[in-house]
Amino acid sequence: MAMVIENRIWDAAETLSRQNLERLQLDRLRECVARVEHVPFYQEAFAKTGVTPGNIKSLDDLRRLPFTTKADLRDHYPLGFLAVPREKVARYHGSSGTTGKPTFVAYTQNDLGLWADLCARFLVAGGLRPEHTVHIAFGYGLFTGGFGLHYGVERVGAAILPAASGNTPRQIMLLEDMQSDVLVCTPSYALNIAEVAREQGVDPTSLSLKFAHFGGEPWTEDMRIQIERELGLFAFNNYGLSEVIGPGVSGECAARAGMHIQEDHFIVECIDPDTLEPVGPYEYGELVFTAITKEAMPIIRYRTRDIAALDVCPCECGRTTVRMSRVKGRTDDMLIIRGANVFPSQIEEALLRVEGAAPHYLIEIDRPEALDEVTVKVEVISEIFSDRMSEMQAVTGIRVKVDLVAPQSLERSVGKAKRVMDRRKLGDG
Ligand code: DLL
Repeated sequence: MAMVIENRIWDAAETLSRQNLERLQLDRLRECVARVEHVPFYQEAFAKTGVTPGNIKSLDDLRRLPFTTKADLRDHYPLGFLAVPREKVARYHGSSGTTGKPTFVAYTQNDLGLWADLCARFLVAGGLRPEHTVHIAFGYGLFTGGFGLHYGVERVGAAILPAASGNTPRQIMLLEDMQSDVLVCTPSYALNIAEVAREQGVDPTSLSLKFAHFGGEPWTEDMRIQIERELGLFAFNNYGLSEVIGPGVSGECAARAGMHIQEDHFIVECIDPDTLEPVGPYEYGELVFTAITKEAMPIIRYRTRDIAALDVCPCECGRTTVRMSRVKGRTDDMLIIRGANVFPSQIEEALLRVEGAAPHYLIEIDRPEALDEVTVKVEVISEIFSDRMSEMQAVTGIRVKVDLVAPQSLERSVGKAKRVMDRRKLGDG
């Protein structure tokens, strides 16, 4: 089935020439520095290096600005990074995670308008049209997924069914009865929906879904193929994080060859996480974003811990923005197994290439003696699946024990899937 989507561009800013884009970025960077000058963390850092809005002369001067990390946000909990008086704040959200304190982020009314526009851009790039009905199965709450996509869809003028996450049998009933055209959730939840539909005797490909916009967690190309087949739709990837704005930082166009970064609002850098030096285009590194237009909580050089590569080639869709690859993993998710570095996504990739493996897996790591032991629990969907797991070793370079477990035995997610259980940390401190 070929995908036919008329190429529609929401905002002319997506097609600016490099020169005009960079001019705009520089102006906005200066304004941004002026807005955060009285945020204590930045005030202190700027004082040390003598940065003022006036002496930002080129985009290269970005490198004179400090990085901001999650730890910095925690140290200034809850609102130490607020750059406007509290009465100007229109909304708060928080980073994901159910334990401990969240990291709060804040939006002014203008920030909310911008956020809706940025989500509208990638939704339209991925086929959303005003006549569509969109089923949103993201959590509505502190998590940015539900509200971010909600206002984006509204901006495009399509109808929203704010199903929120959970109660999967009910989601299927709603999808069937309301004949939604577009599904919005995490990719792992989409698989969960397909599975529960089949259990209920509903063929997931018979639903009216045409497109899906998935984000919020890493997934692989093999997973995309599987979801598209199971649900009979075209799936698009979109990326974002609450500290930067939420969803809307980047998203795929119909070419599906990387996610266009909304560079008129976010300056992206890709760095080596150890040396902090920039890496070249197409090389994997940690993404760093500066949100140059946000009012309530602009963030300078935020270290995302997400590992991806940047593609600077022009895209066939006409957008001129840099594209980011899929996120290969997070620096804090990278597993070091007997000295070798492995991302859970590499294990997923190897798994999904083996016929008969279900896309439900859990990676368990133990250290019974001195050496790490990795077990991947995989659900099997047919007898074909044997011990043909040599591919796993070829892709990851590590030896893993594969435990075939019964269908339905691993926990399903309704939001971000938990793929790794690292038991080594318990005893090792
Ligand atoms: O997950 C924002 C979001 C919601 C994006 C819905 C897209 C759709 P946080 O809860 O702050 O915000 O988590 C951000 O999730 O640093 C990545 O590690 C991961 N992530 C988000 N989107 C993708 C994606 C939202 N498309 C963290 N691919 C980020 C891979 C993703 N990882």
